[in-house]
Amino acid sequence: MGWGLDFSNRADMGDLTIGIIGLGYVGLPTAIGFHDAGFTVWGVDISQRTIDMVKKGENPTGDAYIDDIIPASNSERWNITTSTAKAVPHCDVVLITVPTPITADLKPDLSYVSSAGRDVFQAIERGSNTIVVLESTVYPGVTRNTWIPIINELALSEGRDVTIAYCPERFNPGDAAHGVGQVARVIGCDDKEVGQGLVSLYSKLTSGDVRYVGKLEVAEAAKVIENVQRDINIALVNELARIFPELDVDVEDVLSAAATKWNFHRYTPGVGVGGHCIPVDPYYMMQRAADVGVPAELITAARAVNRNMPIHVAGVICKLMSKHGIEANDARVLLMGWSYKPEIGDPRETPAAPLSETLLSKGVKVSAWDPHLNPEQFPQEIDVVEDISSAREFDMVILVTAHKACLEINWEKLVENMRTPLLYDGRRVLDLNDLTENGWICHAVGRPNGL
Ligand code: SAJ
Repeated sequence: MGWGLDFSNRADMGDLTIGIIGLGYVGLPTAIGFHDAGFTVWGVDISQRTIDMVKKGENPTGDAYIDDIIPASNSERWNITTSTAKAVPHCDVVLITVPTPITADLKPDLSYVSSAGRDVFQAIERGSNTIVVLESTVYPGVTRNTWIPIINELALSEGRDVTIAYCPERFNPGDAAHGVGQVARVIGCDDKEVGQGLVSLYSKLTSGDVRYVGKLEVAEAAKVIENVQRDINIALVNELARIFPELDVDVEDVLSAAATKWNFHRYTPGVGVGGHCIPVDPYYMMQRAADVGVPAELITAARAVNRNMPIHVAGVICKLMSKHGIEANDARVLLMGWSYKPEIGDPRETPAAPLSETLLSKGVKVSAWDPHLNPEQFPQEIDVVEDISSAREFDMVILVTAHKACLEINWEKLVENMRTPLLYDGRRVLDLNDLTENGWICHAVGRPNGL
């Protein structure tokens, strides 16, 4: 049963039932968005803890933006379950928003895409032509090459029992201006009519432009290069942040000067690139390029620069402390912030981890404070500071995450309680002149440190 125009009409009337597999940072706000747009929603997550929390209206993700917008569980249009088999038969469209991480040897891990797809395809009613959309970031070819073999194995027929499509999530965690309700979207689908129908559907979710871009691989490639481009742009400024101090020039002065040119795109150097996207997705592109025998030299080099930044910064910090008479194995440092970026509680792939591992390996004692995280979200070897006003007897404060709460601490009081008043701005967000006047000895990434 082809959908034809019926799909767009039903999308326009909100007369479709949407399933979302995976109620994490992406899936939960997406499910809420479609519910708020008037659709009946079935939200599925394998984690009983997540389901219990969502049913109680509690936010299982670290993104505060979701805190108060979870629908009440008695809403008829809001169905939450751990069972894909229970949800799918009710759904016209199923969106899969599962993680696409990397393995320990930095290879794409498609196990979630595969297992979530299989669970959905096994639960599909024959003849229903359920539309199954992958939203996770992948390399070109994953949706087709991972799902079609399962569809064939289950003897499902495309266009009669199921149609697959790809629509990458793009929202920016911790940034309300670029939430699921605002960002532009692209749709890839071999069936143009279904592709156009999905344009109607997603146009109900977001006020941003929604565009059908042709086959699956075009949309897959678009999303992965969006993140690859960001990783490369950040790698450039991180490399410059290593070069310019050796020339006795502050990288921020240079970036400010260059940014007066209309087409200079400014990025900010820092202790490293974190999160489950930017430091991960380039490995997907590198794998795919290798598969077709075209080595991704630039992508690979940029990834190495960013991956090495926390280790480089740890080395600079130890040299700075030694310059001030503090040997590594006698030093105590306080990391200000642990999350991978400001205003969210998300420690995934945070550069704070390799930074502290390197410092610990040199004998430095590492403590950390992050008001967006719970103590159990820190590695065990980190001494978690829960009350920043009690922090004392440190030799260096290292700003790792530019949370508002970190910028607004009582720096005058903290400097009085330091054993050595050293400060390292790892995000180039602090007013170092002002802090120097308050007694701090200030250093920063990309700033000549007189080493
Ligand atoms: N960072 C820098 N310097 C910069 C910008 C960022 O060091 O100039 C660091 C941040 O501190 C952080 C990391 O990069 O550690 C990534 O943060 P981010 O804000 O750049 O990105 P994410 O991972 O939170 O979200 C990205 C976004 N992608 C792009 O902007 C191309 C978002 O739109 C995507 O939806 C998301 O990845 C995703 O899910 O793919």
